[in-house]
Amino acid sequence: MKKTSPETTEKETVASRGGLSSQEAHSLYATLVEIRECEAQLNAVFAKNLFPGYIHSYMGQEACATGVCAALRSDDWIITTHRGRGHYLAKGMALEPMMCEMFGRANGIAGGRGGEMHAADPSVGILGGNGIVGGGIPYATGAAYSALLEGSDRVCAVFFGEGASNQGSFHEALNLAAAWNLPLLFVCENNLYAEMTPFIQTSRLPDIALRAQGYGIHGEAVDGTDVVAVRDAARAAVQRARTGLGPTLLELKTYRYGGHFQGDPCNYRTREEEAQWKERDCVANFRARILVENLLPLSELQAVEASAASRVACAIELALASPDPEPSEALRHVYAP
Ligand SMILES: Cc1ncc(C[n+]2csc(CCOP(=O)(O)OP(=O)(O)O)c2C)c(N)n1
Repeated sequence: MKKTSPETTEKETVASRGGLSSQEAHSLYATLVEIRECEAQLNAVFAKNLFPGYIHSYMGQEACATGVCAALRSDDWIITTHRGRGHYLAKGMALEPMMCEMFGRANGIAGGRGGEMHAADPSVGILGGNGIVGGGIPYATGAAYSALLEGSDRVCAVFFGEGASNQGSFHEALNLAAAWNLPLLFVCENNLYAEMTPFIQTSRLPDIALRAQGYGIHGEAVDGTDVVAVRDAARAAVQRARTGLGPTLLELKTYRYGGHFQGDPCNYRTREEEAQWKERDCVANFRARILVENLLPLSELQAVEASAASRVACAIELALASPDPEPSEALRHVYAP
């Protein structure tokens, strides 16, 4: 294993950044739009009181999941959080079983046991979500260690918020991953607020990426509203991890459009701040870029949008019509047979 330093990896980061093909633009846009549609339609269902439990909306942050997962292989692993729907879709969880799981239905990807925070699909590398803030980070460190022990070139990416970066688990995992040179991407989606608390009230450093220096690994802050910038930074980090150069801390600067959960009145931030971030909307801006750069015709973008809207609507309809799990099944998978 080669050892890394922030200086040596910086050169590769820049060298490996490329352009955007029409095919890539189509694929990135389709994922962004599918996630956005899910969030919009689920919010509407929640407003009608048809959704069981909470919705922690991912709207606004779509470029983070889309860009990072575009840099991963199908057999790479991810671990996400309570705000994980975008990651599930971007990594390849099928829409219908994902949606049925959100509603806690028997035909959900986890049989309705996981709900919004605990879906998983190892067949496409999704090791799970996590309701414990910072709880997924040590799991991901273990997963990355297992990839190393197996001798595979598989990498793991763990997503978490800036609130989680103040947890002990974050610091312990960064230290161990650095010391053991693990193939791991720490992906911090800094949406500025942990529940109702602004990050600047809980840290003297505004940039989480700077914390990488304390552990001797590469850290980078990226515009989390630019899906191509996110993908390129993630590609460079994946390349480092696969080639034995160890972990990277990526900080994606982003914003959640809704509250911490649906129904949160957001009285801890201003409407002006919300409007400023919405001007940088990751879906609208990428759409505009595709048209300006002539990567795809408008008709193709419209077809992508119509398809996502109807597939998400059908998935929600299916979930609403699907049965709850049988109470007699509640203890299945809890005890060894
Ligand atoms: C260990 C722990 N402490 C507190 C909570 C309650 N809680 C749920 S989400 C959240 C905020 C998390 O903020 P962040 O990590 O920035 O993620 P975001 O919600 O912004 O995506 C808190 C404090 C929890 N679930 N787990």
